[in-house]
Amino acid sequence: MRCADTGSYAGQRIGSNGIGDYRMTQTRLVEVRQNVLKHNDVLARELRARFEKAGVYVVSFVSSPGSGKTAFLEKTLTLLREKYRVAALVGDLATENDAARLARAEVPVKQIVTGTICHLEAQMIKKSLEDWDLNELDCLFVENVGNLVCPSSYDLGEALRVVLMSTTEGEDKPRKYPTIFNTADVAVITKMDLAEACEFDLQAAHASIQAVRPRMKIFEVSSKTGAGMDKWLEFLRSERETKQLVK
Ligand SMILES: Nc1nc2c(ncn2[C@@H]2O[C@H](COP(=O)(O)OP(=O)(O)OP(=O)(O)O)[C@@H](O)[C@H]2O)c(=O)[nH]1
Ligand SMILES: [Mg+2]
Repeated sequence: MRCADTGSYAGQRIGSNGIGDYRMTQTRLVEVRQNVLKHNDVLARELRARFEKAGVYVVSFVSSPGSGKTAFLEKTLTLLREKYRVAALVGDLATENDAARLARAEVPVKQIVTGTICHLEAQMIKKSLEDWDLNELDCLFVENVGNLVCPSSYDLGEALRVVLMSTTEGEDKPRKYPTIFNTADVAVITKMDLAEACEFDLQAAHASIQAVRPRMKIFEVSSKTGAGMDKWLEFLRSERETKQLVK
C-alpha cells in the first residue's frame, strides 16, 4: 500500500467524530487496499506473460535504502552486457541519480520517479516499457525503491526477486522484516569488503535469513572489489536457461 495514503489516514483519524467513523474508515481502507493489490496482480500477470513470450528474463532487487542495489546492479550490467542484451529500470521517490549511475554500464536505463509512493507497481513497469521493444532484450533488471516493507506486496511480473542486505546494516534484518525475505527468491549479502570493519557476523546473518526462509540461496558479494560476482552471474545464467528463456 502507498505510504502517502497512510499519512492522510492518520489525518482522518484526528478529525474523526468517534470510534464508529474510525472503524468505517478502516474497513474502507482495507477494501481500497485489496482492490489496488488485485489490480496490481492482474497487471503483473500480464507483464509476466509478455516477458515470457518475448524471452526476457526479469530480475528485481529489493532492499532497505543504501544497501548497495545500484552498485550491485551497475556491476552486474557491466559484466553481463558483453554476452547479453540487458537493460534496467530503477525506482526512487526523487532524483535521477541512480539512472545516471547505471547508465555508466552503457546499457538502456530508465528512472521511475515515484513521488510519494514507497514502492514500484506493475503499472509503472508497464508504462516505462511502452517505448522499449522487449524482443530486443535478454534480461531486464528492476531496482525497487529502497524500502523493506511496501515493495513486498507488489508483484512486478519478475521471474526472480532478489533481496539484498548489507554488512553495514546488522545481521537481524530478516527477522525484523520477514515478509520481504519471504516474498524474495534469493538473498544477497552486499558490502562484504566492509564485513570485518563492521564486525559483521556472517553466520548469524545466514541463520537470520534461514530462520524466516529455510534453504534460501544466499550470495555474498562486494560490488567494490567484485568478490562473489562470478557465482552470482553463473546462477543468473543457469536460472535463465532453466526458465527456458534462451532465444
Ligand atoms: N565499500 C562498499 N561500499 C558499497 C558497496 N556497495 C555499495 N556501496 C556504497 O554504499 C552506498 C549506497 O549504495 P547504493 O548502491 O547507492 O545503494 P542503494 O541500495 O542503491 O540505495 P538506494 O537506491 O538509495 O536505496 C554508496 O555510497 C555505495 O558506494 C560495496 O560493495 N562496498
Ligand atoms: Mg539505488
